[in-house]
Amino acid sequence: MPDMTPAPAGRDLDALIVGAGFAGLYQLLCLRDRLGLKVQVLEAGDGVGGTWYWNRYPGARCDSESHAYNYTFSKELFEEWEWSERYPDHAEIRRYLDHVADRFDLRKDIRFGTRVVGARYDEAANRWSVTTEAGETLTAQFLITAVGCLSTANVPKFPGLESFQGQWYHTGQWPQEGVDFTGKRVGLIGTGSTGIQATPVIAQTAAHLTVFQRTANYSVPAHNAPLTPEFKAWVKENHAEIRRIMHTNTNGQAFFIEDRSGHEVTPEQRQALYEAAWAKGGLQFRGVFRDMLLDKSVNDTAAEFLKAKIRAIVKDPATAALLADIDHPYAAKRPPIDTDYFATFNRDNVSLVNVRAAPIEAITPTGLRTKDAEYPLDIIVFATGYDAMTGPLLKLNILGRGGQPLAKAWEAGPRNYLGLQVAGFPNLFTITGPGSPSVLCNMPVAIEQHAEWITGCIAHLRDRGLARVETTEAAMAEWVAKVNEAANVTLLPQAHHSWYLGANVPGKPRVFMPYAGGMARYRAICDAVTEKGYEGFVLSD
Ligand code: N01
Repeated sequence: MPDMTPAPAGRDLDALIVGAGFAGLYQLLCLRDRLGLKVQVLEAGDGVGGTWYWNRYPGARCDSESHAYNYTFSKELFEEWEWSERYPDHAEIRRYLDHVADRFDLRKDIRFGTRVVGARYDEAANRWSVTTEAGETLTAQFLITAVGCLSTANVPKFPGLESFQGQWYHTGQWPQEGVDFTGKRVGLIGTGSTGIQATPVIAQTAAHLTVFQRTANYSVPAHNAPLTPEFKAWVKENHAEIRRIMHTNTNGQAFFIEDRSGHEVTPEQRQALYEAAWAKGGLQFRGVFRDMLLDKSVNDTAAEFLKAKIRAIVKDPATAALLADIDHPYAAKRPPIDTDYFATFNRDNVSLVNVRAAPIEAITPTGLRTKDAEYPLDIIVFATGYDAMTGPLLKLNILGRGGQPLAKAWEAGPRNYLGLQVAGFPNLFTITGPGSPSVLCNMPVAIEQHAEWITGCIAHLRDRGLARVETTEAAMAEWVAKVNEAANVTLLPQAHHSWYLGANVPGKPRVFMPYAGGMARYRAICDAVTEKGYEGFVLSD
């Protein structure tokens, strides 16, 4: 009689994956179905979706176009799924990921409602021990973080928040049942992509919406719309071509940056190109010139075009001036796209407050106080972003060789090799970690590449009877220099308050975190590393 007693969870696992969003789901599929490993995914939420599980704020919608916001590894999956709109909203993205989880039978290897609070590498056993909030410990040879880059909410530590008698919410931890703004005085803090998406929707039902702006921001209309049957059919027929474009360009989107310099055209031609890009809408605006993010004089022309649009849309000159008073190059911070953001300030029930001139001093029991004035509020919405990229990893309390905390290794900012591995942390892989293109790329493309590279690396070890892979200090030093070099040839570091630099979180080391050399180049670098027998890694038994 075979022993039918199920093994205690995690006893004989090959790999543990933290997170069941785009990254965790695909990594599970790769390791379990292609390599035949025993894999367990641990997910804090009660469903799949990762960042999209938590981001349900009004207006939450992807800025990548839907036909690019897919997995592309399976032609069948790509062809059978039909998006309804040009940009998918949060609920539709969850439906897509639910479909993926069901189609590939992934749920049976995912434990939901399981938050990881610690991970320790045991050198003698060459295994990772992972502790959950419930106090359980699971072990595995490989630990793979699939925790996303924007999953640790940044709620500014304003004095008095605990005394507030109304309700407050961070957009990245939105209640599943939604929030009813009807008849309420709402304050929204933050004018990044999230605040810009949420403002027009909240304004539709709130009695009054006050937007607290610290840094004015550019935005280009999304021009969202239902997809036509013709477009849906075109997408289904063009899986290979869409995938080819997404795999060969810099940003993983389904369009190319035009191979044209801003200096090649006359001012009239430039205006016409910008008008056409504005009319088309979306992230493609930054693709008008190849040197838009490299040459400040070219960027200035885009910046001026966009500021003029704000002044033309917003009727009150003082509000228009404040919204257009933007202090950084266009797209040096992640460029938002919107549906009626600037026009919303023409509504009688919406006002804008400059909290750079008069900073927020405290939350009071009845609202919010700036240096200048008191604002009575029923609801405060924090659209204040994330402790990006490093936050979700450090929250896991990872201890490497000799009990060294990752937090200590990254005291002065993240240091790793290819964004994938840290010396002193063998067999730990960080999907879309700092130092990889991640947030500068359409995320599903960056995720697929990482999950496949990790799978190839583990297969390589297994095929050779090896058990351990670890990068070196020297490889990390070289890679960190490359990440800095790549950022410094662009205008990206010129946005001094950008979360790309960690500048939005007080006390966080200022280091440009993502790899800005482009996804195609990064893919080629990773492929070359593989071809050279995992150059920069030590493989051992
Ligand atoms: O966060 P942000 P986000 N007092 O950090 C302000 C992705 N995303 O959630 O710029 C006053 O960009 C802060 O001001 P400042 C996308 O990658 C994707 O909007 O630091 N204000 C800023 O205005 C995006 O970039 C999509 O001066 C304070 C805002 O809060 C990323 O998520 C949709 C403050 C934060 O902006 C993050 O966007 C939405 C304070 N103490 C987002 N602290 C899709 O594609 C912060 N702020 C779906």
